[in-house]
Amino acid sequence: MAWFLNPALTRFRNEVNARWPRRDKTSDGTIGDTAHQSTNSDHNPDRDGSVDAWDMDVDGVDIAACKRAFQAHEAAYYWIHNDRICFRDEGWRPRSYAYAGPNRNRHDKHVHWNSRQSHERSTKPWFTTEDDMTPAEFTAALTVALDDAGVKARLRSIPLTYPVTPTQSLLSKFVTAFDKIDLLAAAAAAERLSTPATAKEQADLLREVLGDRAKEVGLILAEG
Ligand SMILES: [Ca+2]
Ligand SMILES: [Ca+2]
Ligand SMILES: [Zn+2]
Repeated sequence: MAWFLNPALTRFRNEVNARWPRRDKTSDGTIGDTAHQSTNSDHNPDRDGSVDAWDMDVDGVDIAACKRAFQAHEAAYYWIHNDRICFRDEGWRPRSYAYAGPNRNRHDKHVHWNSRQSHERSTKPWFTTEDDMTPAEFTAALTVALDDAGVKARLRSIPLTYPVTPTQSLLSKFVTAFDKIDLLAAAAAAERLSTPATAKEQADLLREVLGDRAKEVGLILAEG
C-alpha cells in the first residue's frame, strides 16, 4: 500500500526543515525497513497507509527547541532520544529507555518523534513566536521599529500603495512579510495604526492583529 508520513508530522518536519535548512538528514527516517515491518514498530504504516513516527537526525538543529515545540503540540505523543523516552501521558517527564538486546538502538543519532492517532491530521503550527522571541521581546522590537516615522508611514499606506518600492531594507522586509503573511491583517493593522497611539500601543495592536503570524514578523525584525 502507498504510505505517507501523517499530516501533523509532515508539517513538523517541514517546519524543522524551514528553520534549519542545512541540517543533516543522514539519520532521518519515516517508514520502517522490511526487517522492521515484521515487528510492532510505529514506523510501520497504519491500515490507511499513514506512518505516525518520524526520526530526525540530531545534527544541525536545536534539539531543545524542537522538544519544546513538540511537547507543546496537540498531536505529540512521545519522543525517544539518548536512551530516554518521554510521554505526554506522563506529563513529559523523561525516563530511561535503555535496554540491552540485539539491535540496541540508543537513539543517539536521531530523535524519534511519535504522534497520536487522534490528532494526526492536526494542521496547527508546531513552532510559535515564543520559540524565537518572548512576547515582551517581540513587542519591544516592534516598538523600536514603530518609533521610526518611515516605518509607521509605510505601514499605514500598505493597503493603498501595494505593491511598493521600499527604500529601506527593514521596511522592505517588513512589507514583504506582510505580503507573504496576510494582506488583510496588514490592512487591519494599518487602519488601526492610523489612530494616534504610542509606539508601545501600536506594537501591542500589531501583535494582536498578527496572531500566530507574529512569529514571522518577529524573525524579520530580529534579523534587522
Ligand atoms: Ca496513523
Ligand atoms: Ca547525523
Ligand atoms: Zn524511530
